[in-house]
Amino acid sequence: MCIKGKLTGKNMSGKVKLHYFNGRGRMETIRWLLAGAGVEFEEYFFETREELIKLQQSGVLLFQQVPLVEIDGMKMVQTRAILNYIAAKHNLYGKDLKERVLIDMYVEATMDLNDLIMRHPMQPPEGREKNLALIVDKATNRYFPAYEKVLKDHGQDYLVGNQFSRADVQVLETILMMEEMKPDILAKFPLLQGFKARISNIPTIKKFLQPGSQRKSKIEEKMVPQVMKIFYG
Ligand code: IBG
Repeated sequence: MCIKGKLTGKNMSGKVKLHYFNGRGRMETIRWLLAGAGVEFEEYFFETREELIKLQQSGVLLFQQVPLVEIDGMKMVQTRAILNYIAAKHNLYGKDLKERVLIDMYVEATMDLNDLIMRHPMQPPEGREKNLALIVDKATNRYFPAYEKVLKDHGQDYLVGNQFSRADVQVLETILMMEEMKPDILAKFPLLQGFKARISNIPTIKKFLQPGSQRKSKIEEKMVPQVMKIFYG
């Protein structure tokens, strides 16, 4: 959908509007969190570098970068800032500072892993296999054992504070992306298997996981050059 003409006005009461390309990239976690919070959103996709440049030149992007989210009369950029806002607004960010810092620790770690996953398709073909092995190693030996331990130590259903939070949403998103890379990635993590089943069954998440939702699928190999061209010219 064309962006031109869509960015006027304050959109105080309107729907949340996302501006990005029609793929996961840095926007996907924002989509997940909005969906988990039960918030409806509209998407405006750019398809070419020219459209991105037009958006940059329009002055709405504070740092000339996307994701851009129009929400509550603001034009928000910076993925983490956007996620923090949505999480706080929808009570998905813990009940006190100590819960919040635990949530931050867990989601920052998933975002480190996500960064590797996101960049994987952009690796030169000859380095792909090694890169995949590195990502699987990090998931298996660094990040997933930590979440497994958190669940084991407190014995609760959710990662933090015995209630649903952004940490659950973001860790589930990462688990599912890792399963796309290696289907048996949870084999050694029984508590994470249970966690995955529980969080996937929360009604808002369940809906997002159904076909036809705004969740984006893994980028197809043949689309990689087009996406590279949009962002890197
Ligand atoms: N810290 C910012 C954030 O988190 O929002 C970084 C934003 C960013 O890097 N945006 C890129 C951009 O707008 C698009 S995501 N580039 C245009 C420019 O001129 O800087 C690109 C990306 C993908 C996949 I797709 C993996 C990593 C980055």
